[in-house]
Amino acid sequence: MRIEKYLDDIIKKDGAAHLTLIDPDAQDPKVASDIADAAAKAGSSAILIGGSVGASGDVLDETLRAIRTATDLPTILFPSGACGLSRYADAVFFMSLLNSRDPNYLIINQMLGAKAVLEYGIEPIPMAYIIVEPGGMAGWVGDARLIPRKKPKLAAAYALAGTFLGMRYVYLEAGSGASEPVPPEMIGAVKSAGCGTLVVGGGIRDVEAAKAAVSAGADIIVTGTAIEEATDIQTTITDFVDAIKR
Ligand code: 1GP
Repeated sequence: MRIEKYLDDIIKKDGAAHLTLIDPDAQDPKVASDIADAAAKAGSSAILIGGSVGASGDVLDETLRAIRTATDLPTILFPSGACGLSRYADAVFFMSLLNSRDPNYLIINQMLGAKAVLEYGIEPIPMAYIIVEPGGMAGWVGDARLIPRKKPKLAAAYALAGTFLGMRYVYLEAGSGASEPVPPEMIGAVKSAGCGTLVVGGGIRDVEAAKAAVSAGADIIVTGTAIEEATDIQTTITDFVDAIKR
């Protein structure tokens, strides 16, 4: 519970937390460690590591090892399957993609990876993962029956079901690089349905979108593309971190 408690303490203190998403397949490990260093200096709460395709094996391990040399910020795996696990991370979002049509993303990969999580000593954070239109690569790879943007009740019902199944975190995902983030009305519906810690990501490109998500009920904001595309990474992350503080 060390990382989960660390995040929950930040949320209690600051109102919300920011996670910097690094896709290990998007740059070499040295560049990833520079991004992690900037994230730490900017006040981001943790590094989230994952990607839908190619975020596994040596590149994942080497990226995590490089990040560890650059910063003490916790590293949390955000795997697309059992292949996205690494012994060099601190924790893993142990997710079930609740609106997938494919049992591989509901429970099979989790079954295949569970023993490694135990053996590596990484902390599993139980999470309901829900993908909303447009869904991007994660939606396609995970064969998600995408939640229509105008149907917040569907997202809320999935989140409540996940919560009843014991998932303490819910992640509402619009897909990396999405043209529009998750609608605030949907975030509000999920939060007021009574879920635990609510993570929101996908298409959050500016501080206004981050602020809107937190005002609607998000506890944690994830940004990846906005950081990858930034010319000044530290300033960009600082702006997100400052914008979501209470
Ligand atoms: C993707 O929610 C994350 O899984 C982050 O999305 O790359 O659009 O910030 P972005």
